[in-house]
Amino acid sequence: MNTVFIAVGSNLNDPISQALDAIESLKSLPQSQFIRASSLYSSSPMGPQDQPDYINAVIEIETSLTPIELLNQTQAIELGQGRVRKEERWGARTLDLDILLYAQEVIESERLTVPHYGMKEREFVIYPLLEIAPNLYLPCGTKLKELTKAVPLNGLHIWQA
Ligand code: A4P
Ligand code: MG
Repeated sequence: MNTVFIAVGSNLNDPISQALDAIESLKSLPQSQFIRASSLYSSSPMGPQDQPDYINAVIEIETSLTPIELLNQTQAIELGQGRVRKEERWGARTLDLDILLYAQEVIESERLTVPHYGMKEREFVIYPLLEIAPNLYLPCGTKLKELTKAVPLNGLHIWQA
């Protein structure tokens, strides 16, 4: 089994429900065991500013799915929740599932870059990940906690009803 962290993001069509539904779907992935989910966080949009705030979270699973099998599963969940892929980079979306880390593997293929290319700079990834994996090291040898020094919260906060 491989330890995997997946980022959940949504800013359209009731993002709280989108995130909770996605987490429920991730709990029933085949060949996998759900370990834990972070709190839900509210974050300011990265990219175009004329879009709603995001709800973000990070979940941890153990899986024997290969990275591509896992990507197929997460993309099916995205599509099942009405995700329409648009041309605009970093635009609004009902659900985005990014594979952050797959064990300590480094993957550079046409469909998959792991660790996820943006994770080191994104407060809405680093802080939720730190909540559930406070002692994590990245494959490059960097301690996750060290990254917070260069990444301000930028308004990120735990979402409360
Ligand atoms: N792909 C490659 N590596 C991965 C990976 N590690 N995990 C490929 C998942 N997919 C990966 O993804 C495009 C292609 O990336 C996939 O077909 C897959 O083969 P996508 O989800 O269709 O595209 P995207 O998510 O719109 O593009 P991109 O550039 O990945 O967007 P980002 O970087 O995920 O940014 N602001 C806040 N506050 N919170 C957010 O969550 N998210 C975005 C999206 C923008 N602003 C945000 C947030
Ligand atoms: Mg994505």
